[in-house]
Amino acid sequence: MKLSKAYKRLALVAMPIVLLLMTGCTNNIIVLDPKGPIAEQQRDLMVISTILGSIVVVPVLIMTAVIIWRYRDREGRKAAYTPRWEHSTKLEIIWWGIPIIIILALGVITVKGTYALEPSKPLESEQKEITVQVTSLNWKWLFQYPEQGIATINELKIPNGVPVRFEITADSPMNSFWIPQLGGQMYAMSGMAMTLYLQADEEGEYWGSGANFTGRHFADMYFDVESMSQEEFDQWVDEIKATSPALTLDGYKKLVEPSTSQVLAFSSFPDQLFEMTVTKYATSHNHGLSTGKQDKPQGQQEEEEEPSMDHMGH
Ligand SMILES: [Cu+2]
Repeated sequence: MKLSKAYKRLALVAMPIVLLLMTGCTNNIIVLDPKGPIAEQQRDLMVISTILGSIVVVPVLIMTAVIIWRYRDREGRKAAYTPRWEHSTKLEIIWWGIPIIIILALGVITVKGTYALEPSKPLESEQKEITVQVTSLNWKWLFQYPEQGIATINELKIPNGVPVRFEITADSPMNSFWIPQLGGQMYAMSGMAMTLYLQADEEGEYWGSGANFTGRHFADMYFDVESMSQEEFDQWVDEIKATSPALTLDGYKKLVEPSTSQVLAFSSFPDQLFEMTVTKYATSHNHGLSTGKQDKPQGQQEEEEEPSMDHMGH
């Protein structure tokens, strides 16, 4: 009778944990399903750290339950009762020694991983890298391909097996560019360009997102990433060049205005647009890209250089 009550309580505590494991771990956790060299190494780091941590955590959790159960006060208790026991060199060595070894191992792995996975470090490859300039806008992503001369909104296509050099900035509140199956996130910030190297080793579609809250339609800032063969990629570029409109400076200003957007493609974009987006926040004079919204109140504006377009592209 007493026992069944205890089991019920145990079940009550264990049930949410079991449910959580069932729903959480059996569905696809995409960070544990990497499709490129960076994401693979990061997955390994997560797995190794979890295993090393588990060496302490799992025995402690099991022993906590066992000790509470075994040493509880009850009639006919057989477990040893030693209220004056206070020291054991053997146990001290175990519960200090093991964590020290684990922390040292984690330290070495962390330092090595930090240098090996430095986001701006070019990937070793026989393929020539391609560059994609990424701009976070409210609430859409602009991707510019400077070598191909095209641009897209909310759609990223990359050649498979080729290192991609992402240059990332924001013309919006700070966001975070994240393609979980290719690697960790990188912040998109106004006034600076962050570099992130990623590569896909498997053709297919991946999920990309803005991983940092930027306001009302932040949740709409996801995009499809497609890794395709070089031929398909070249075809896609040619098609955009032949069929899509050009992105003008006025068109860009429209994109900067807060709104959501479907997938768009542009056959060209204003020269140095990305550089101008970065420098308009970093320098006192801006290059005609101001939307006026982020500027100071009217009264304080007369000393500022008038936004003009005549020196764009320098
Ligand atoms: Cu200037």
